[in-house]
Amino acid sequence: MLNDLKQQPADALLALIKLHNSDPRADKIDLGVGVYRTGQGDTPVFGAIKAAEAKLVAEQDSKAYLGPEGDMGFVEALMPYIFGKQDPAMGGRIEGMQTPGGTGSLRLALAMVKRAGYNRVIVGKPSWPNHNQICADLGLEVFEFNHAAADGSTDMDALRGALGQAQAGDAILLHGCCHNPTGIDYTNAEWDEIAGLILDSKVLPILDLAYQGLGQGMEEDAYGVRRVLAAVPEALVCYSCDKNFGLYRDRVGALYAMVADPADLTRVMSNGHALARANWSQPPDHGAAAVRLVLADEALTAQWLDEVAEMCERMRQVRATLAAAGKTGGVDLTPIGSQNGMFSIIPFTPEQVQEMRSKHGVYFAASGRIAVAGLTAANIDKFIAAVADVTA
Ligand code: PLP
Ligand code: TYF
Repeated sequence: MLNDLKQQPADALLALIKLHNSDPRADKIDLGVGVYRTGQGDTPVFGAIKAAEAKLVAEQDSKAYLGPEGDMGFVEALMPYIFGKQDPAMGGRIEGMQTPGGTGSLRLALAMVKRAGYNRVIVGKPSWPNHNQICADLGLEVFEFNHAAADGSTDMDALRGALGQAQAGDAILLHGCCHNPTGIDYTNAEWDEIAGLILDSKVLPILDLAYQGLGQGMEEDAYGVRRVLAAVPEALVCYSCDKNFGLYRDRVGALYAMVADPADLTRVMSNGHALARANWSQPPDHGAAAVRLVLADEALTAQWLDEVAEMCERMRQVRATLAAAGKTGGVDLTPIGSQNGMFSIIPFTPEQVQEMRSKHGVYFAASGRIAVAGLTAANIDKFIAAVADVTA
């Protein structure tokens, strides 16, 4: 029976790491998976997290089970950053739970949506491949609309069209900021319109916020989530701390549900808890506990916010350098300057992607998505010259 299982393709992005590792060239460049790198090319543990981890080792007196909701101190400490300091629980309408990363949060959100009777999820194309994969695994139909227009802005007409055709039983999954893979985000004015469109179409919004602070800043990047939540009766928010606290492998995330009537919140969240028990029982503790300790300490919070701002600033500088190169060979790098977050897409042909790898040792996804943090003062000129060479 097990022998009947069919071979599954490897995750293309994770496979790219191996391909890059096996290239012997010293000046190879890795622009594959979405992991932040400093100007020296490293992915260090945040200073604020190191300090919190030291505290955790010294002070943690038990590792006994916490329950399917995980570390609620962590879950609540994040809320002012996501939903605003004014009234982070929106009058008792929002509650969260800890999940294994943003992926665990998406898994739970989509399983909850399925349980609630939704059968279709409206998703922009392209999106992070796991969005479609989780929907497929849960038996949720995906209805795609085009995310980015030819002029490099968002394709609002496609989104208006998708919401115009929405049916009862539809949810919509949107990236809160730092769109993966295009880097093309909705403007605040577009979010204002989207909030109204979602309200009118009665679809359930699921907002994926995996890169808060890495686009324009912590507050700026929360605009879309806050704007939509202010307009609608119900929503789910999937949060990841894996990028903005540098905790990738520790798997730190949270799922928040907003309901219309606070009296319904316990019942709704009990479904999240039941689904967590059926999936992983309880989330891993360490990373979330470290985040809680950072957020409970004013000095560590300030240090963390500085570290996030520094990442954001460095990626903006890389973007500015690429944009300044302007027309490069057959492509225009200018739009990269006004895009956000870890990724942008350069319109390479599949042959050009291969040539970037084979001739120049530059590795990135077949879609032409580059992880901008892989570029540094030491390699960006080589990258731009390689782009000019293969697209000429
Ligand atoms: N959502 C998006 C759009 C992502 O790009 C990622 C990437 O890692 C995630 C969610 C989930 O992140 P993680 O599960 O590593 O916390
Ligand atoms: O898109 C990325 O690069 C990140 C990291 O299966 C990632 O979101 C990539 C693939 C994957 C899990 C995480």
